[in-house]
Amino acid sequence: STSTRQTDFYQLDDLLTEEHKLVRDAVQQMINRDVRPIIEEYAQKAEFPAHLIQKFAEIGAFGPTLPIEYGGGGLDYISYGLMTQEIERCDSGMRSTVSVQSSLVMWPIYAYGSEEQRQKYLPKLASGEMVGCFGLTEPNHGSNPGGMLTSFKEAGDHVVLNGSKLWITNSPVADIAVVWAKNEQGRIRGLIVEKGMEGFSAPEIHNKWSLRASVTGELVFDNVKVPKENILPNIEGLRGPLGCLDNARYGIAWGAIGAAIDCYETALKYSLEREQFGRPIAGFQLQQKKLAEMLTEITKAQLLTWRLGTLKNDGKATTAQISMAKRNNVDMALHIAREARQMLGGMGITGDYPIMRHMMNLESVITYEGTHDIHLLILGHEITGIQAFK
Ligand code: TGC
Ligand code: FAD
Repeated sequence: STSTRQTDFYQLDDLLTEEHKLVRDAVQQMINRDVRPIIEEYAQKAEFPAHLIQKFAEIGAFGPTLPIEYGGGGLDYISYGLMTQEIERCDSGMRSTVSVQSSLVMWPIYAYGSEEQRQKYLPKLASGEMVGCFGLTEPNHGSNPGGMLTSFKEAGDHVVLNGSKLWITNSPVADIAVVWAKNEQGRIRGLIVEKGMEGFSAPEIHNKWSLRASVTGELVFDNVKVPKENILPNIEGLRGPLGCLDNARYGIAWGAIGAAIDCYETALKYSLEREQFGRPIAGFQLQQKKLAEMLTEITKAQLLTWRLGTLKNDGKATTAQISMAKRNNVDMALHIAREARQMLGGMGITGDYPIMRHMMNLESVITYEGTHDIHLLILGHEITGIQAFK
């Protein structure tokens, strides 16, 4: 039936507004026209398709939930979720670019920044004229960002920043970096560091087997003079970066469903066409078990994100609720990618089909924005009231 082929088994489309559908269609159209035909080639070459920044800007993918006066789209969180879902349906690395620019760069400048900072950066980030990145993780502080060593000292009208960040999406191509660093009192602050500031560099990380069409790098600060006006004035402490992560993790919970749908649809189509022992492999019970379980898990994930989206629209979604959805949905997608890969037999390991690329991408997605196990511990803390991290 149409609903199993188009992967909307519980008719969630009926819950969407006309605006939601328009947003989703616009993203789908752009992705099918400009990204799907080239993505495999860029992933194989391990090259970031930088020209797509403009295309993402044109469909309003940068800052869709921010107010229109700053170049945002004034849309709700269901629209944002549908966007990340349609983008990750093609490639997690492309969704990364959108997550970082929207949730980790534009959102903190909007939520924690001064009016001058908002006006200086947000419209350019929305139009794709500027690319941003988010520097929280360090070589020795990943899951435990509170232990960060990057720090700055006061020096008149500026501060002097030292330290380094690792695994930073888009850092080599970014014009600005939202960097989290400790002040002399050991309090975490956010700083906007601009490309070209003396002592600042962003070398690329090579040899990734995952997110190969996304560019990842370091941020290195060697006595970088940052004007005091580049410090985000309205936030202090770890809750600054963690607040941004709530938004990005929310988008990933939707995005991962996109990757899962693409794997499921590819495997379903293949299994109906591929014949062994004189009939389509889709007719064998073992293959039907895989398909039935995939559709069940996708449907459960869709319901989770739908409700989470309505809570988010009402300003009621909690960190632990977001952790549950991010953790469940990425794990679900990775599992489906592995099962779908098997259903394609030998063909499943080639770049002629998107499944292996999704699978490798999802190995990063299950690690970044809080690992699978860290999200379990966030839930454990919520349930018991006892912190098991330390
Ligand atoms: P803890 O003591 O629990 O909390 C410290 C302070 O933060 C507050 N807080 C939050 N505030 C806002 N939103 C949240 N989600 C918050 N969670 C906690 C908390 O109330 C407290 O405030 P205060 O004022 O009392 O100081 O902190 P902890 O040091 O025990 O660590 C907790 C832990 C482990 C959960 C957290 O640090 C964590 O989530 N670790 C994972 C790190 C992570 O997710 N890194 C992501 C890096 S960015 C990235 O991966 C981008 S990939 C992008 C892409 O390509 O898509
Ligand atoms: P570690 O923290 O060293 O964890 C290693 C293992 O130990 C994990 O399995 C973890 O779950 C486990 N572990 C850690 N602590 C505990 C505990 N208390 N109890 C039980 N198990 C524990 N970061 C940014 O700031 N900005 C970015 O743009 C960004 N982009 C990224 C892009 C890619 C492709 C990747 C791979 C990462 C990116 N990251 C980014 C970093 C990412 O957020 C971290 O990799 C992640 O938070 C995990 O940190 P780590 O790699 O240092 O692993």
